[in-house]
Amino acid sequence: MKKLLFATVLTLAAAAPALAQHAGHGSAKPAASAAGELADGEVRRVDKARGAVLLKHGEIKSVNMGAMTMSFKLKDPAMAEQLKEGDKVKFAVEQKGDDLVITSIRKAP
Ligand SMILES: [Cu+2]
Repeated sequence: MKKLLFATVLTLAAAAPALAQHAGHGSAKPAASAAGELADGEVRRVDKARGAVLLKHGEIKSVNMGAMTMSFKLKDPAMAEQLKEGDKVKFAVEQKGDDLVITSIRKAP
């Protein structure tokens, strides 16, 4: 009888860390919304005069768009100054009327 009790205590002790880990997992924060996600792109042309940029981009979930090459207006034309052809970028897009406007863009690491 004594031997059996000892075995039970050992089993519980071994299980305790796993239980604690599981509880911590449940409190994890939900993933960021699609609207806050940055899309991947590559600069094909920079039009400083128009404040626009031609990008070859991946899927953009926030505006429901698949991968393609297209022109975007820049929210601030000065954003064009930091970009050049061939740059790999991460960017966020917003629908403004008929236009898709890049609200933020930075070089991908
Ligand atoms: Cu597109």
